[in-house]
Amino acid sequence: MPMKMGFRWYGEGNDKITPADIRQIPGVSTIVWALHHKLPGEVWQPEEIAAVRDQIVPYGFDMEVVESVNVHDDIKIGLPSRDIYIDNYIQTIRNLAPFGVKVICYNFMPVFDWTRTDLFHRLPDGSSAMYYQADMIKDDPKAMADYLLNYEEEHHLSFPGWEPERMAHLDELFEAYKDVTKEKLWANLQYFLERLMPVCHECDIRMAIHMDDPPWDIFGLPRLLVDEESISRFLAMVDDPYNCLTLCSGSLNANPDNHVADIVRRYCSRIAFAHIRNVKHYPNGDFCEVSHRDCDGDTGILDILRAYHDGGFDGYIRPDHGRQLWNEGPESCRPGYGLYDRAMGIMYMLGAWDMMDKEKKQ
Ligand code: DNO
Repeated sequence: MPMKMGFRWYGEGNDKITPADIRQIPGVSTIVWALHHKLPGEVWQPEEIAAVRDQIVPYGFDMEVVESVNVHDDIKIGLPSRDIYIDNYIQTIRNLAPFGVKVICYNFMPVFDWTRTDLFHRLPDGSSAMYYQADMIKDDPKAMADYLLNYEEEHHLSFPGWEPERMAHLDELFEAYKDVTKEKLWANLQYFLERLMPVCHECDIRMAIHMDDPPWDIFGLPRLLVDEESISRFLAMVDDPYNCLTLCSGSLNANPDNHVADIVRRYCSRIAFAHIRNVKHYPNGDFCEVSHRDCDGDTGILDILRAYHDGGFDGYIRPDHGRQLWNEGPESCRPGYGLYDRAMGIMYMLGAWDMMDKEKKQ
């Protein structure tokens, strides 16, 4: 089975891009979707899932990948109430299975999901992209949260992992995590996954953890999935074919010491979902997201694609963040999720992939 190309879509009324637009990009078979109005811990109901199916399937797409079913903080913190939220998670898995879902992408980052300091950083060619300014992420999580929350308020949207409802309690959240050491977080992740695995087998749904972004501790909060060693620990900790990775090239390579192609070669069979994103590093520790073209960044996109191809990768792949182009901005797209650069990223990836297929046949 060949790899399947996906495109992330935030749903009707929540994304200016439409399935009709996405259908015009060659090679996309899978809409990567989620119920973005659900808070972590809530059960996704069959009728809500059916409503999204009715937006996706008429355009010829499948809905095999969900990104994300977010994990409640009580599970990450390891509170007694975690069992209720794990039961809810399990019910969501059971509710997703009849709709043909095969992969659930999620993350286990305390408090914050991905973190950037500028969502529309102007690039010399006139486009814009997401930027991480290292010296702005030091000891004041509030300033950064305010920046993102103001953005959400101004543009009437909510970023997954940055739900205003959760961010309103930032002090309490930090307090609740204060005793959660890295080892405790590992143990809580193991507990969560061990409860899920039997249901994943039953439902034939793979859990695919997203890498931490950026791949280092921020604001004193521990982060787990940061490099090859931690990936290896994670896979061995719950050594089950349904315990998989969302291997995000850009998240990992935000640390230039992470050689993503090598990691792909080593763990290809446990990668359920590949996020392809290219990153450019600056000597002061800043980084910027750039086009998918190999030479525009430092991530090694072509080596990564070759590693997947050599590994016989038959999972799902999607262009991750792209730049905002041709007047795309806060009014027309979510940061990192414009139409054009991701569409070009797909064509770049498929070009390389088709060429490798052709070489292999000769
Ligand atoms: C960034 C995304 C992540 C990802 C979550 C998965 O744009 O790749 O936000 O969806 O970390 O839970």
